[in-house]
Amino acid sequence: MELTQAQRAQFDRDGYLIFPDLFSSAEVAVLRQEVARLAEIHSEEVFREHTGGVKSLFRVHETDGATRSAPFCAMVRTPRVLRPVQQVLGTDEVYVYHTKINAKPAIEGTHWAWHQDYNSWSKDGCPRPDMATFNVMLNDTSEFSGGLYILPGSHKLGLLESVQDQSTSYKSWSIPKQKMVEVLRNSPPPVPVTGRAGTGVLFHCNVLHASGHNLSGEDRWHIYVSCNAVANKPVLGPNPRPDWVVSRNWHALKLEDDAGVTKAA
Ligand SMILES: O=C(O)CCC(=O)C(=O)O
Repeated sequence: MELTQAQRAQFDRDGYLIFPDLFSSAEVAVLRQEVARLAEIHSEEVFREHTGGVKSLFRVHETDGATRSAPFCAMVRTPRVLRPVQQVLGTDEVYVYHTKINAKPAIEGTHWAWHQDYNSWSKDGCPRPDMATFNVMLNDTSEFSGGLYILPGSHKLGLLESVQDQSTSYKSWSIPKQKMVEVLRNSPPPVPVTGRAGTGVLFHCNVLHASGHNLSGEDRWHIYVSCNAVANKPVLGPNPRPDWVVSRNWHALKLEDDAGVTKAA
């Protein structure tokens, strides 16, 4: 899938693009079945809420490891996902920084605070914000079920100061309250990113985003395929985060079969 000039201009302006119905219901069914299987695994790549429900499940795109998955491995290499990432990063030499499935359970799945992904990735040692994430919704997603909010154009603010969020099992960096209040008061309204299962969202690593509690009766499963330019691989410090969150496999991905997900089922 090749982005048009208009889509590239929109990404530069807003910091994100939405692709409704990018994956078919048959493909989504395969991927959902995989999430159900992966959610039973107990390994360091799988984070649970205090209630026991899965919060995040990492590293589903490789051919080895506890959470490997042939359908997700195929999904990240489809031209539908990989080609737009290559285009917005301006290079064909792109690798997966990490994959993460956020499985916000019905009623219990909690919020993600306002942040830029590059808050964490700059601390991992990635020199430049030449990174982007492709999110695919594995359920119909509404504001009520804890869908994402994106602050359009916020990638142009550059990297903001962040603090570590201690409120969840998986530690992440977020924007301090006073700064975020100031940014929100001086920005266009956040956009709720909702859509049917199979919808894709590509966003820049400096775009501010957050999401709320899942108050609905359905689990909200999303996969995030975070990508980096090979030339921007991290300069790792003394205690780098593990491979499942900061991949050491910085070989460029090749575009593969667009029908790979159903073939891998
Ligand atoms: O899954 C969500 O609702 C938000 C996740 C997110 O922003 C992240 O993992 O960086």
